[in-house]
Amino acid sequence: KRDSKLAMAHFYVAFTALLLGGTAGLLQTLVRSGKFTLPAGIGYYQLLTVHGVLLALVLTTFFIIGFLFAGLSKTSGTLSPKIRLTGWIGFWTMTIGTTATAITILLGEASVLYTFYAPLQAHPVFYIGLALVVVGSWISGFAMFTHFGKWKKANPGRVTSLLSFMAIMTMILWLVSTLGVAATVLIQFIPWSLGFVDTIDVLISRTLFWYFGHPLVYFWLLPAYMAWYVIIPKIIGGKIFSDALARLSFILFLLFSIPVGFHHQLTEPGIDPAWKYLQVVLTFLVVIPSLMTAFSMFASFELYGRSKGATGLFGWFRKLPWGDARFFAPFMGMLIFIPAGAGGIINASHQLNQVIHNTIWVTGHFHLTVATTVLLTFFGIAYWLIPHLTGRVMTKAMNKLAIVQTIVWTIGMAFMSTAMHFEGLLGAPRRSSFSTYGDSAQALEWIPYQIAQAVGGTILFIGIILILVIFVNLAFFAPKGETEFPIGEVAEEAEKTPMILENWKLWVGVLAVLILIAYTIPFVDMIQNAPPGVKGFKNLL
Ligand code: HAS
Repeated sequence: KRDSKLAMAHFYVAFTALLLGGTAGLLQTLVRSGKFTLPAGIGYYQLLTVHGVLLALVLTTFFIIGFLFAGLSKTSGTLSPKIRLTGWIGFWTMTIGTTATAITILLGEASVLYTFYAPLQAHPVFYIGLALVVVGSWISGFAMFTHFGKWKKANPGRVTSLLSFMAIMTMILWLVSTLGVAATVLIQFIPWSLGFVDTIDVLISRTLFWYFGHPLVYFWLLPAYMAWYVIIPKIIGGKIFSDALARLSFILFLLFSIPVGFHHQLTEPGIDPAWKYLQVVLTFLVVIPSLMTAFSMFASFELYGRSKGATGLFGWFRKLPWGDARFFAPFMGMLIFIPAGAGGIINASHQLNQVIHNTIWVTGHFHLTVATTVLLTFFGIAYWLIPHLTGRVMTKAMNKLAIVQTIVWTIGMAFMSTAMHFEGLLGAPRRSSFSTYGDSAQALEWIPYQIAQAVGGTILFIGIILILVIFVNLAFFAPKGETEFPIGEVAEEAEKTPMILENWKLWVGVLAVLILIAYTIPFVDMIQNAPPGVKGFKNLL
């Protein structure tokens, strides 16, 4: 029960962020349509910052940490009072940081968007708040590592639970990647915004940001994959196709998701093309674990369907539990991930990146990935996890509403993201206020797509209201009872999990080597070639 409270505290913040960030999103699509002006002197970039920070950073991080705590408590034993207390300290540090950051944005002192690229400058409290969010997450990570270590010590030579293994992998990925954002915030942005130094090395700050920014997207994705691999097989009544394959795919994510940040900087000067090429190759390697995941999900579905007597090539498809929102919402996420992932591959292809970079195509890409695949899966998790934690059961009526929510979300996103992709191909910029281009001749071509986005955004807002109704119901009003935390079993035919997959030192060691290879020389180049007068790392260190 006490562990439940800790997880729920994270979910309250996450769903509040969804309400506020989603409202900002609705207003944004309306403004971009050119038919609406923001009231009360609210700025377009201020609104965009609220939207990005609350949804991309706050909603995701709080939901994920809450889910990981719940998963670890379920599969590696109840948290000890000390570890739980550490978790609470982490939670409050993150919440104080979020509040500080949110206040600066709302006061109009930090309209720097969620990537806070220099030389845009925010109030120092914005950066200090972000640093607190990161530090808080490290404290929670420390609690998780200690808990997992205790289980391992008490069970020497035993294979760890798959869900716990994945939770720890996700947290290691987060820890290693946040070193980059912590470095740029602490060493560059805070001293600069406080006026201790008067210049900032833009290239280094962007490089450190993307060292963090790309693995960040896998920090969002991996908890969804945890649900796909471990929870979904149980919900459909089937088995996990292979424990070893699932672990291997998480290890590959750990190895290849970090040394690839340059694929966000392909158009930037100051980085030798050879290093960009290397990181693009590594980017294509990080696609492999997703393809493995797709294979594994199909295998789980097909095996289950056939065990129920399905025949023919796709007969198993009909046996899946389409009326169960715990399955349907994540399934729609999987389906959308097919075009979303294809878009990612286009982005990563150097020449094609020249066409889409900084256009609204990229916004379309990440609304399909994080805002659909990941978020629909998170909603699917909430449908059983929230009642499990609050000692309630989801009623049939709520399950129906959740199915409607999924359909509304998918339709809204289909309108919005498709329009964004097409408009991006016509060269429409992302992150630009309508007032900067609205009266240009070229903008006339874009307007119909922007109107489609406003329609999609409005439908999505209805989806937000529906999910919040369901969340409040499951947290406070649903009938009392017991809801299962569904953990799948591994199929009997699956091969035994080799212990090398549990060799943490080995994988973290390989990761360190890959990072050093991908970043050392480019970084030394950047320090040596800092523009004259710019107080880069050379002057600071
Ligand atoms: Fe990305 C930009 C490349 C995945 C998020 N990405 C972004 C940004 C965000 C983001 C937020 O290389 C914008 C950042 C900013 O503000 O500037 N992305 C990729 C690649 C992948 C990828 C190669 N991205 C994601 C995921 C995200 C995410 C996941 C969030 C969660 N992305 C890029 C690049 C850029 C970029 C460039 C920079 C662009 C620029 O120039 O600015 C890959 O990981 C994708 C691999 C995925 C697949 C799909 C596998 C399919 C599966 C589903 C199976 C379905 C089943 C059901 C089983 C290959 C697993 C089937 C049932 C049936 C009936 C059919």
